[in-house]
Amino acid sequence: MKGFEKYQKKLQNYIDKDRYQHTLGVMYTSAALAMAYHYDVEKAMLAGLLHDCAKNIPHAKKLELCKKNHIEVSDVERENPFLLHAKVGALIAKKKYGVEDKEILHAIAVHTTGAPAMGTLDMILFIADYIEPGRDKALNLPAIREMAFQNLEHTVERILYDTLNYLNQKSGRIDPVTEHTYEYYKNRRKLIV
Ligand code: DGI
Ligand code: FE
Ligand code: FE
Repeated sequence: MKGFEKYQKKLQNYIDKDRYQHTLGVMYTSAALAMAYHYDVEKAMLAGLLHDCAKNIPHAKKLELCKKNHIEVSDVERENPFLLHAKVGALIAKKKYGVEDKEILHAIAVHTTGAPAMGTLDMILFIADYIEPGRDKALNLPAIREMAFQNLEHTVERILYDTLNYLNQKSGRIDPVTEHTYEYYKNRRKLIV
């Protein structure tokens, strides 16, 4: 994993210690899921390593970066700029870390809300972020961790269901993308089963 060291050193200058530990958890969990689903393990690790690289950028700066780089900002994102760490993270991964791989950049861009019709790496990262060993707050983690190694789409649906419930309870503003993504995966399961 020699190639990863330079990314790791750089990343540690931009995110705090706890976030870095979370990032390593996501990196190795992404690797495990990639093994289970026959996906490129190194690509999954790099996506995991860099997924939160924009997490510590101040909100005003994220909004400025979006404007400068013609990244569209929805009303919900403007009200909850933390959501933008995903899209801005993809931008930083490309510009500052030199990542060119489209699948990695896309997985980073959609890792917080998910998106309808995600690819394999998108789902791997979305799930790894939720189940990595350092996570302990989410409901139903043992069941979701087990499910993650059985069916990616069902797991994405389950995570979104729990996330939407959680956000409804704490009256957090819900990004329509999160809702659309949940509906998409719920409907797909009904079509397939
Ligand atoms: O960056 P991390 O904390 O590792 O994880 P993340 O990027 O998946 O962000 C997780 C948070 O995002 C979690 O508290 C739920 C929240 N979230 C997900 N979808 C939405 C949302 N928050 C709002 N306000 N609206 C959403 O649609
Ligand atoms: Fe994140
Ligand atoms: Fe994360």
